[in-house]
Amino acid sequence: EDIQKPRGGGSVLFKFENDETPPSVATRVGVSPSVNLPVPERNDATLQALGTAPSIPKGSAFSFFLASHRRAAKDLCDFFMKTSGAEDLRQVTARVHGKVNETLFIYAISFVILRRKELRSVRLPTMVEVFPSRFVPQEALAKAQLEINRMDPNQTEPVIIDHGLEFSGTYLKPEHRLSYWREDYGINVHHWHWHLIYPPAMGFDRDRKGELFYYMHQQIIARYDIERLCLGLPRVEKLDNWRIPIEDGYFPKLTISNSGRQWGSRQDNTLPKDLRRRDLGEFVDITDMEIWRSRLLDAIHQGFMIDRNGDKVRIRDDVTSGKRGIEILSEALEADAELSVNFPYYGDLHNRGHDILAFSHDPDNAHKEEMGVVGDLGTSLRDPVFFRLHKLVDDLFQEYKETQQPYTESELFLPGVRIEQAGVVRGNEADVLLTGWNKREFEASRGLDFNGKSVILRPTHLDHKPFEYHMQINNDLREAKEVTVRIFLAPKLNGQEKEMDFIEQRILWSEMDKFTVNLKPGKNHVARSSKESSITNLEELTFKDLENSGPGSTSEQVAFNFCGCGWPQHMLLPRGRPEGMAFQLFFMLTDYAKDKVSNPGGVRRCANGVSFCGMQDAKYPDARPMGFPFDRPPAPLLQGLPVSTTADYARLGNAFIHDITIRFLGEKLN
Ligand code: CUO
Repeated sequence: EDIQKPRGGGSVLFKFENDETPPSVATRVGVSPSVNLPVPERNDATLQALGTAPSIPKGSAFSFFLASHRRAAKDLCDFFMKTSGAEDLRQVTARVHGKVNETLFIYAISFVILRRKELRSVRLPTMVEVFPSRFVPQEALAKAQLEINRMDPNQTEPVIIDHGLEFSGTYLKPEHRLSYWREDYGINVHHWHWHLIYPPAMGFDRDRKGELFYYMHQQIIARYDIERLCLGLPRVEKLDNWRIPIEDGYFPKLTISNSGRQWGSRQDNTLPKDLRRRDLGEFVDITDMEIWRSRLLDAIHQGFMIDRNGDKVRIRDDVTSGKRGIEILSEALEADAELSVNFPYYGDLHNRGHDILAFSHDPDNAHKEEMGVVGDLGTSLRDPVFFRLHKLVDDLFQEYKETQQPYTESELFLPGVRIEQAGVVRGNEADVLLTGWNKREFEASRGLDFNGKSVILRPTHLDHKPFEYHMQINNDLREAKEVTVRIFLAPKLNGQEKEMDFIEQRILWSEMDKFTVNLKPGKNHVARSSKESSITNLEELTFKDLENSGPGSTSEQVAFNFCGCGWPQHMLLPRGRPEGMAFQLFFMLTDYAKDKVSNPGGVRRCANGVSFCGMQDAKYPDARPMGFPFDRPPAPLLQGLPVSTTADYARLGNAFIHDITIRFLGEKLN
C-alpha cells in the first residue's frame, strides 16, 4: 500500500502520527537507528542551540539535495558562524563534535571557514584523508585492519592500501570501463567543494551562481562524453523518461563517512518511483518532475518566466544590466528556493532528481536502506546515473541557449591582432600529448583509527605529461593591447569517425585555460604551462601539508590559495587512445577592456580553478557569458561566408584552430 504524500507542507512529521498508514510502516519509526527523530538531550545547551542539526542521525548519509538536510545544515552553519575567531571556532566545534552527523559536521566547518574573513588562515585537509571510506571499498579497509592486528607491534612500516583500476566493477558492463573517471578522488572532491561554495538556499547569493551551476556542470558532461568517445562508447543519454527502468545499476561498496554503514545500491533496471521517505520527511512525485520540466520548457520557448505575482520575467542573455536569462533559469532549475523566480511553480527539478535516484532502491524506506551515492555531493559523480540526470539538466540549458541570438561578427572579431601559429609542446615533441596512470598517496589513518598505526591509501588515477601552449601573435596596432586568451579542446571526429560540424562539436568544447596577456606592438610569443590552467586546482592539502605549514613557508602560501574547489590537474586531459586520437585546440583572443570586471580590493584568495569556481570575495572575473563563444549557436555568416564547422570561426584573425593527438600509454607515467 502506498504512503500518501502529505499536502500543505508545515509540520510534516507530526502529520504522520495521525495518518492511516499501515502499522508495519508506523512501528518502524524510532526503531531503526536511521530514523531517530530529533530528541535533543534536554539539559544539553549546545545541542539545543543547534536547531534541527541533530536530526540527521550520526553514521548515516547527509544529502544537500534534501530540503530537510539543508535546513539542518543551515542551523549548524548559523551556529558556527556566530563564533568570534579561529580559537572560538575550535572550541565550539570540539563541543559539537560527536553530537551531529559526521558529514554535516565537516560540511558546516568548511562552509564557515570559506565565509569568515578572520578564518582565512584555517584550512581543512583533503576529504580523502578525512573520510577515506568514501574513496576506498570497505573490504580494503577491513583487510588493512586485519593486517595491522596480525602485525608485529614493533613494526613501524605503514600498511599500504593500493586502490587500483578495478574500482567498483568488472568489465562486463560497458559503464564499468569509465569507473576510473567517475570514481576519481579529485573530481569528486572538486564537486563537493563547488557545491560548498555555491549552495542553494543558504542565505548566500554569489555573483553569477546560477550561470556557474550551468557552466561547471555542462563542462563535466562535455568531458565525460569526450572520455566515452575515447573508449568508443556512445554519449550519455538524458534521463527524460522517469517511467521506464534505469538500465545501469550501481554498487558503491563504500561506507558512509567512516561509520561502517553502507550506501544504498541500485540494481540494474530499477524503476524510479515516487519518493515516500517519511523517515526524512521527504516526498516527491514523478508527476511533479514531469510538470516542472514542462513548465521550464514553456518558459524557455516563450522567452519569459512567470514570477509569484503572475508577472512576466524575460529571459535573455544579451542584457546590459540585470541578471542574464541563464542565471534566472538556472536558479529555478537547480533549484534555489530563495532565489527561484517562482519556486512553487517551477519546482525543484534538479535537486529532486537527485533524491528520486538516490532512493530508487528503497523509495519508501521499506528496507531501511541508506541513500545511494548520487544523493551526496562528494560521491554523486561515481554513479553513471548522475550523468543521465545532469544531461537532462544540461539539455534544458542548451534548449534555452539555442533560443539566443548567435554572436555577431563584431562580438567575435577583434581587429588588429592575429594569431599566426598556435599549438602545444611537450619536451621536444610538438602536438602529441601523452596520458597514462599515476598514483598518489594519502594517509588513511588520520580519518580512521587503525590502532594508532599508519595506513597509506594509494589510489591509481589518470594523469598526463605536463605540456605548454605556444602562440605566435601579431599585434598590428600602434600600442600595446591587453587581450584575454581562451583555449578549448574537443575531439575532431565523432563516434562515426566523421568530422563534426559546429553544432555537434559546440557542446563538447572543454575549457582548458583562460588568461590575460598584454601584447606589445609587433610580434609576440606567448607560452603557458598546462599547470596554470584556469579550471584546475592545486594538489589537495594533506594533514602533513598543514602540519608543515609554518608562517612564511611555501606550504602556508599554498594553504592560503587552496580552497578545495577546482578540477583536478591530473584530469585536465581526456584519456585519448593507445593508437593516438585526433583532437582540436581552439584559441581565441578577445578584448580585455570589454571582458574585464572591476574587482576592488586587495589580494584575492582561492583564485585557483577560477573558471569553474569563481574567486573568494570577488566577482566572476570575465564579463562574457560563460563558455563564450561556444555557449550559443554558430553565427550564420562570418566575413560574408557561411559557418558550418568551428574552423570557420578561425577565419577571424583573432581565432585559431589546430589539430593535436592524445595518446594513451596505458602504463604508469614518470
Ligand atoms: Cu552538482 Cu547535481 O548539481 O550534482
